[in-house]
Amino acid sequence: MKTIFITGASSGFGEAMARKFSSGGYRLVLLARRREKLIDLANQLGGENKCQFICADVRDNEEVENALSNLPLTFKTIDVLVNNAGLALGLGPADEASLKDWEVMVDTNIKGLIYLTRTILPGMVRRGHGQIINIGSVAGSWPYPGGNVYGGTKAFVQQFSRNLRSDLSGKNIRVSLVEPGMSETEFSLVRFDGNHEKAKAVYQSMNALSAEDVAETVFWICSMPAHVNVNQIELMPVAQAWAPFLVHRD
Ligand code: NDP
Ligand code: 8X3
Repeated sequence: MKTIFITGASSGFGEAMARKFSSGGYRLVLLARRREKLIDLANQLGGENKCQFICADVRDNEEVENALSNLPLTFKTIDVLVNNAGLALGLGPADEASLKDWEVMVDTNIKGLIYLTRTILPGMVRRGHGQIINIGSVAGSWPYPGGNVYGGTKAFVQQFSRNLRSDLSGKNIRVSLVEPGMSETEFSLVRFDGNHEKAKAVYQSMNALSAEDVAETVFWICSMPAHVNVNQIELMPVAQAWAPFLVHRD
């Protein structure tokens, strides 16, 4: 039985992946900060023999390392790491945005992701087998007003994923980058600081991606034969596309 480690498993993509991989016969390690959500999900997915959870903040490397070393032996051999935990805070222009929000995005989306990778990757290399899937975003390739630091963090995830592939050449570790567009999860609720109306308006009168769409994609990547590396997938709802260049005229 393979073990998958999913960060950001208490809602959205992470929760949907936990359900998908559980029904696909994987052993799970789920990480997030909200304990009650993790307890509930772990109970639904078969309890401690099938699903362990870690209540931790990806920004705290020591906390994550300690929790990992306390996992039962059978859960320590991680076959797949999904670096999914992340967030956007605010949608304001760069000259008005909160520096604190920017720091939280950098610390979570970039530093949290590299901490988890640096902690789990050496074991994969030692075992000569493993797979890392990083959740980027269309915002990492395509600029939009207010995307500023959030898009910057996802551009980091894109290039880090490619560079990981280069470093891991010959080591039998697969690395994939999944870059979704608009998806209806708690993402916008977090971005707009708990404002339900603003969050709901983002997905109004359009058919956004669901968390399950993204979970299906990640599961498919893992189901490909062992010699196949899916480098990068960008997916959007049909209702979303690119805008023309912005031209300001006086
Ligand atoms: P959600 O807000 O539903 O889920 C985010 C998850 O990340 C939660 O489980 C949250 O758990 C966890 N998380 C956030 N901060 C931390 C932290 N410091 N430590 C540990 N866990 C943390 O959003 P999505 O499922 O949509 O987002 C998942 C990923 O997908 C993110 O990286 C996001 O940037 C990306 N993405 C989202 C898109 C969208 O439109 N929804 C599109 C493209 C990419 P908790 O609060 O319990 O810690
Ligand atoms: C989330 C997708 O388009 O809101 O990464 O930035 S978007």
